[in-house]
This record gives sequence, C-alpha cells and structure tokens, in this order.
Amino acid sequence: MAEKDCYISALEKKLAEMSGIEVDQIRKNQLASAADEAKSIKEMADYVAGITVQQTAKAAQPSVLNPQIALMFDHIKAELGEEKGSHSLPPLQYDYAALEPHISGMIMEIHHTKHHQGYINNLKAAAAKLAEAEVSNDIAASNALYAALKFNGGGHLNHTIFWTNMAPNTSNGVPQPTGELLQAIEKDFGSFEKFQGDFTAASVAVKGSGWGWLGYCPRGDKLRVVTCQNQDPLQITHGLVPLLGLDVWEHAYYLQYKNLRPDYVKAFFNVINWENVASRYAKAKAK
Ligand code: MN3
Repeated sequence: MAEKDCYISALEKKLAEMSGIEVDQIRKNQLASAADEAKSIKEMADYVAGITVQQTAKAAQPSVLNPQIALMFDHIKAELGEEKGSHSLPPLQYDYAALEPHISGMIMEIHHTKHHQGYINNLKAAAAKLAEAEVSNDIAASNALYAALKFNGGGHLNHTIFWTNMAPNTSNGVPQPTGELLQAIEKDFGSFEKFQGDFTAASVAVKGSGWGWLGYCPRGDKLRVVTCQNQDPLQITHGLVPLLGLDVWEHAYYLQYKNLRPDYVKAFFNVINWENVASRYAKAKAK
C-alpha cells in the first residue's frame, strides 16, 4: 500500500513537472470529493487535454510503465470484449422504465446515455493520447495518463457491470440468490439477511462518491463486501473479482430519492439480477 502511495505521489510530481499543472490541481482532478458527475467528467476531459506528449525526451524518463494501465484495459476487454481505444456504450437488456418503481426511467436514461457515455468519450480521448505517448516512447506521459484511464476506464467498466447486475422485478418480494452463490453467501456472511445488512451499511457509508461491491477473493476463495471511491475499479483496488456493484454517486438516485441514500440502497435490492451475479461467481471460481 505504502509503495503504491509512493508511486502515485511520484507520478503526480512528474505529471506536475511535465504538464505545468500543480499537484493540488492534479489531486483535485482525481475527484476525491466530487459529487457532480457531469462536472467531473468535464474536468477529466480538460485534464486529459492538458497532458502534453513530448516528441523528444526532454525530461528524464521513468523506465517503468505503470502496469495498472495494461490491467485496466485487460479488465475492460474481459468484460466487454473491447480492444484498447475502441469503446462504446453497451445497450441495456431492459427498457429504461423497466426498473420502476425502484429506479426511475428518467434516472436510468440520463445515467446511461449521458454519464456512462461521458466516461466512454473521455476514455477514448485518454486512450488516443496513450497511443501517441507509446509511439513517442514517452513513458512519463503514459504514466501520467493513468489517473484519467483509471477514472474513465473504471467508469466504463463499473457502469457496464452495474447495468447487468439489475433486472426488472417480476415477483412481489425481494429477489434472492440461489444454489452455490447462496451457499457461499451463507458461509461467508452467516445468512442472506446478514449479507444484505453488510452491503447496505458499507454502501450507505461511502464518503462522497463511490461504489459498494460484493467481490470474490480468488486467493481466499471467499466473498467480501468492500467499497471503492470515485470510479476506482474493484479488481485493481482490492484484488477482488466484481460480482455485484452499486453506484452510490448522488446522480444515481438524487432525482428520485433526494439525499436519502439508504432508501435507494434498499430499493436496489428489489432489482438485483441474481442470475447475473451467480454467473459472474461461477466464472470467477472456475479461473
Ligand atoms: Mn454513475
């Protein structure tokens, strides 16, 4: 962890040197406390545009490319089948209004067509810059792009998983997991209700903007509930395979639930697609 922090702070310093953007401003662009996603997306677009690729190696070049850049694109390819730089908005498997009354059609439409699309636009811009940096063998500029690749690549990945984690509720009650997934939940959390409590508490408690997750730990063969800030991708952040994610950025619920995040998290449980979660679990376990 400390090594990672050290690496990040070295990157920030390098980026500040190269781009003329102050470290504080760079941190701000990591959007630790941003609540307004649209504004964040615009800021990130400016941030990517502000990075200049050097044609000649004027500054001392770091010799190591941040390996998380390749990992980010590997995870996107595994989820969406997309090659680096060629990304598009995946269609939903249900109508925007199909999750009502739990999540309104207006939220779903804006969230999908504006917010998710915004991440994709920025990811493509960042990937194009990365390709330029690779051609010039400008490792510093490549590494400097990681914040933007993580934020927008993470946004693309997280939202893609999130849409598939939900489905219209065809019953009257709260849908429940079954089979091996249910057994694993009971083994690792005690009961489904206990899991629901843990997931809810963690998601509600995310400070500012972020995500609540149920993830699979391959090393311990264990399910875990964790949270991520901003659009940080679960696998890169915690080493867990994402099974079930909940967007708790305010834009995901404000139009319907105002500031009542707990009500939104409760409503989410009515539209969880446990079949999708179970198939992700089976795939993760089989690896
Ligand atoms: Mn969102």
